[in-house]
Amino acid sequence: MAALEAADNLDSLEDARVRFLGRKADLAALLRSIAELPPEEKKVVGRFGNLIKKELEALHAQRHSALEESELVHGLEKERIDITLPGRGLPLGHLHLITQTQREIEDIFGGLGYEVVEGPEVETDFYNFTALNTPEDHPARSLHDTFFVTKDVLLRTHTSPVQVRTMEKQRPPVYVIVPGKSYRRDSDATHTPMFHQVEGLVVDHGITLADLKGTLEQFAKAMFGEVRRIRLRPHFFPFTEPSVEVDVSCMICDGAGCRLCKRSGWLEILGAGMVDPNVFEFVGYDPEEYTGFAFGMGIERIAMLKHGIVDLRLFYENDLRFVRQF
Ligand code: 2U9
Repeated sequence: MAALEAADNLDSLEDARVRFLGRKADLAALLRSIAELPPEEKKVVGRFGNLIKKELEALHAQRHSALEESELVHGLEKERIDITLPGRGLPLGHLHLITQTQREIEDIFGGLGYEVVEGPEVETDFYNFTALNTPEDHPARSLHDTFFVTKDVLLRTHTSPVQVRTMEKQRPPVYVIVPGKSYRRDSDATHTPMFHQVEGLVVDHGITLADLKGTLEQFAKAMFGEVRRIRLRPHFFPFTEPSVEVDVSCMICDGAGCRLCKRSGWLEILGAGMVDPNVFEFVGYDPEEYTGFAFGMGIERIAMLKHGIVDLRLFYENDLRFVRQF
C-alpha cells in the first residue's frame, strides 16, 4: 500500500502494480499455494489473501484515476496558448504601380459606363495598321519602328487593333476602353520597347468633339484633382480627323509655370480625335449614320506625372526600394 501511495506518475504506479499485484508477486504465489495447505488453514489464508488483494486493487484503481487526471491537467497546462497575443503576420506583396494605375483608369471610365475590353498582343498588319487608315509608306510600318514576326504578323504598336476587332463584332453604341501592353522598337530614358496603354473608343449617334472634351476633362479631374483644367492642341493621327493632343494644367504650379511643366503651365497627358470615316468603312459602320471619338494614353506617363517619377526605366528594374513605395 505504501508503494502504491508513493507512486507519483502512471509509470511508477504500474511498476508497483506489477511488483505487488502481478502474476509473479508474493501475493499471487500465496494465493496459488492455498490448494496445498491443510484444510483448516485454507479457509483463513484464502479469506485474508483475497481481502488483501481486493484492498490493493481498490487502492490501485483509485491512484490510477487520480494520476491520470493530474497528468491530463498537467498536459493541458503545458499546451496552453495565449489567444490574446497578436498573430504572426505573413509577408504580403501588392500590385505594381503600373497595374494600380491601369485599374484606376479603368475605374474612372467604368464609372462613366465604359466596358473594359482586351485583345491579342501579336497582331496582323491589317488590324494594327491598314484598318486604322495608316498608309503603306507610313514610318511606323518600317522595320525600324515595329517588331515584325513575319511580313504580315507583328507585335501590336498600340492597343487600337482591339477596337477594330470590337467594332467588327458589334454594332454601335460602342463605349469601350482597352488597356494592355504595346511594343515599339524604341529604348531610351523616355521609351521602353514594351509599354502600357489605355485607349478609349466611343461610337454612337451624334457624338461630337465637345463630347470628347467633356469626357477627357472628367477623366483629368478624377485622375489629377478636381481643380485641373485641360486644353486641346491640334495634332495629326492617321486614324482620327480632326486629331488633338491634350494637356492638363500642371499639378505642381497649377498653370503658373515651373520646372516640371517647363514654364508652360501645361503637361501633355494623351492624344485623341474624332474617328476617321475611313476607319468606319473598314469595319462596315456607316460614317453618315455614326460618329465617334477615340483617345490613347501611356500608363507609364500618367503614373510618372501623378507620382513625380523621373525615369521610366525604374518601372522595370524590379528594385524593391522603388516598387514598395507605391
Ligand atoms: C480606333 C480608332 C481610333 C486611338 C488614339 C491616340 C490618339 C494617341 C498615343 C498616346 C501616347 C499612344 O501611348 S501613346 O504613345 N495615342 O495619341 N490614340 S487617338 O485612336 C483610335 C483607336 C482605335 C478604331
